[in-house]
Amino acid sequence: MQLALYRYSLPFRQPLMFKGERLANREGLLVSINGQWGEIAPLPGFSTETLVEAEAESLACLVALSRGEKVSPTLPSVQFGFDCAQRVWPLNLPAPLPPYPLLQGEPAELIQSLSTSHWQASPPSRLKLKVARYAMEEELALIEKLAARLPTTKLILDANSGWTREEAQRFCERLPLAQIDYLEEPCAAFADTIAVAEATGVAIALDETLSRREEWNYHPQLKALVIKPTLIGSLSDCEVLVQRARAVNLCVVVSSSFESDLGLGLLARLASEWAPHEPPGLDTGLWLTERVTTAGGEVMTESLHCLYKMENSA
Ligand code: OSB
Ligand code: MG
Repeated sequence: MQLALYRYSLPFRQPLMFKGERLANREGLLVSINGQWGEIAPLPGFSTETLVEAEAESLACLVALSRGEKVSPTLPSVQFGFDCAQRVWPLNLPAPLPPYPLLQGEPAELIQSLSTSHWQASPPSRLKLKVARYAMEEELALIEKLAARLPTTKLILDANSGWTREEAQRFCERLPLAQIDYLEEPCAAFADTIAVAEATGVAIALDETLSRREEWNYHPQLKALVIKPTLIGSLSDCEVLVQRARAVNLCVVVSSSFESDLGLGLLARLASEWAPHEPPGLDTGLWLTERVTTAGGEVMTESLHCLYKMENSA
């Protein structure tokens, strides 16, 4: 048996804000069980557990495994990491689809970068934009510009439950709906989100509602479930959501929580298994300037901090 746990710290291209917290580095853990890897990287502001808690539970689980015991982690990020490292992965998965691009930053800067981007020549079929972060007028102006410059591109908007029902309604009334694919999580309460959909005609995707395990019901304006395995945790819980989406014809969008290149590769494989026709929400690797794996997929353990290592012939 072989067991190991490493910690990584990868710099962001520029500091990113996560629910009001400014992060310069992405920190997480990589777990290896008999040569197979998993990633454990709670995301500040989104995960309920901290990295310190995830590290403590991971170490306890590895010690238990080394004694031949069965383990069932309780923290979502640890469940995801241990499940990936112990999963029997299907062979012959279809090649992962390229992720749709994610725009993040000041509206004024994004408008500037639009004019210099290569998108004019080859526009993406879909594009994701975070909203409910800056002044509503600025965000609506940016959306109007995007819609005008990229008339064949559909926009995914994500409010991360940043609006009251009234704010969301005011915003959605002014959207070019023909070019909006869907809006993720306009309001904190599911009832408010549905009320906004009904009042304005916008299509909705659920994300935090799923990772917070809040109750939700089918509605004809629901279009997609955004599945973030690092936040939801066990792969079998994710698979229950995939089944539920299939049963009522919702799109499944496998999405990142800013994992390293290793985690993004695992998520891409899950996406090609669970949603082979749906481009995933995995365009976050651009924000990291360093990698944990080589181009050939080997983990560069020598550049990581080793927290646990055990190898025996049993
Ligand atoms: O709300 O979808 C989110 C990344 C980290 C935390 C929350 C979110 C995200 C993303 C990932 O937007 C990219 C995507 O889903 O396209
Ligand atoms: Mg989201």
